Amino acid sequence: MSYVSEVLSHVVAKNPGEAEFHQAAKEVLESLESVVDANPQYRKNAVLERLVEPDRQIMFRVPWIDDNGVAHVNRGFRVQFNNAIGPYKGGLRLHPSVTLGTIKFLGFEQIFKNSLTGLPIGGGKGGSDFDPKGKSDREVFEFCRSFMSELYKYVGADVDVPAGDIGTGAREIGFMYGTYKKLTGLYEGVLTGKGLTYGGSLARKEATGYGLVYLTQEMLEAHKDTLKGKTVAVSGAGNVAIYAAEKATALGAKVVTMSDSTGWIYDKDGVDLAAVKEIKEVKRGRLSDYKNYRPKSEYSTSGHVWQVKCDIALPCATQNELNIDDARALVKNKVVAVAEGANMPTTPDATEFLIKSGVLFAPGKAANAGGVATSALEMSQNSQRLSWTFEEVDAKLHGIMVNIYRNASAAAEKYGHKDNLVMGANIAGFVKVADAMLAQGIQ
Ligand code: NDP
Ligand code: 2IT
Repeated sequence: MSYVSEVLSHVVAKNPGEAEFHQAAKEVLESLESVVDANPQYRKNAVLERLVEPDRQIMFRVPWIDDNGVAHVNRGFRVQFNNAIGPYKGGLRLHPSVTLGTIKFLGFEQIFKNSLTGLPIGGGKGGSDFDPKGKSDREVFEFCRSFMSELYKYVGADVDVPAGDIGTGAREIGFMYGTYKKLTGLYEGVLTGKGLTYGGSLARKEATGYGLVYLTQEMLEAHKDTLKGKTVAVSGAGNVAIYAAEKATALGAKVVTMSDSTGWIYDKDGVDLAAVKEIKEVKRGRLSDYKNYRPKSEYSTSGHVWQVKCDIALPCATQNELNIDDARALVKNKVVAVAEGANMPTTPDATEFLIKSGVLFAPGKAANAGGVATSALEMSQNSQRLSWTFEEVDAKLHGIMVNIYRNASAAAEKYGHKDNLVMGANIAGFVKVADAMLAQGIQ
């Protein structure tokens, strides 16, 4: 049995019921065969066994009281996966579907993504099965305060720095920051994605979506193509989707779809982003409302955005949202590129099919790394007690995304997988972390 297969069978046996974590571990480890074969010291020093076992997993009770005086209990998580190259860093997901397996898949992915950014950040992730949807501001505050009243013991500006993810935006980060400050007395960069008046970075809100489009543009240019004039299908209507659509539009593409968890819109004239922002960011409403802004658009609750003819597909909602049938529909419609704004949105068989069909494919680890990279820039600004301009941060973000594309492409080519960015991103992300682990001894 190969080293990789041996470690993967341990992952499955030791972590029952964590299907998403198994999926993420398999995808990464299987692409490392050639690297671990070429470097026997990784096996000798149990690098893969140590990588798949988090440094620690924290699980806790989160009790809170709703507006009717009724008490509820949710489960809180923080998985501190690996800090070989920097403090643990990664978002907090608030969604009813969250389990330990979800957080472990996200934390594991985060190790390699953060390494790819070239910045000194380790991998971690957290969250809760709390559903912020439909809750009042006071209820969300109660939850966030209760969540942080336990989490504060384990995080810190040089220890572990959480941020946003699905269901966690500026409002939730603000409530958690206030609680951390109150409990510790420390005014420090313990969270990123903060509001601009209390240590947040300009361009962090836009960073994941903008970064996704910068990397897509670089990938297209490397293949003598361009975003200009392309038709783009976006899924999701949250932080990543909105700013991906904004940048794609600014660079001359036409975004024709967006979706939320109840349905999706098709606007053949190009999505009106001011309307989407008002519906999703201001009203916290549903996309079904979009028809009131653009009567000629279409709204559907069946099927998916991937049925629409497009040149570029940007899945920006959630994991496993683009399956083999969707991939077949995209290829039939002659899609040129698929770039993942979400984490693990494409199922393994769909990814394989897209790559075999000659579609340019940018995996989330590379393509959505702009968010966490800009979080690291927020950490730098907090340490310096300075704030940089939007243009400065955006220019750094652009440079980071171009470098990620080039490093992942070079790693793919070096190990015999030319143009396979899935392989390249995993290998480039892994080597830096693995070498830091070797240098620091068996810990
Ligand atoms: P948001 O909560 O802002 O938006 C998520 C969007 O996806 C919403 O439109 C939501 O619909 C939809 N969605 C979420 N879950 C589901 C589901 N189970 N089925 C269908 N639709 C769903 O989250 P983000 O935009 O921040 O995150 C989107 C993805 O990007 C996630 O995979 C996240 O891990 C990843 N990511 C986020 C980064 C960030 O900086 N925020 C950085 C890198 C990756 P509805 O409005 O109905 O809830
Ligand atoms: O998946 C991700 O990279 C994020 N949710 C952002 C993490 C961060 O620390 O900014």
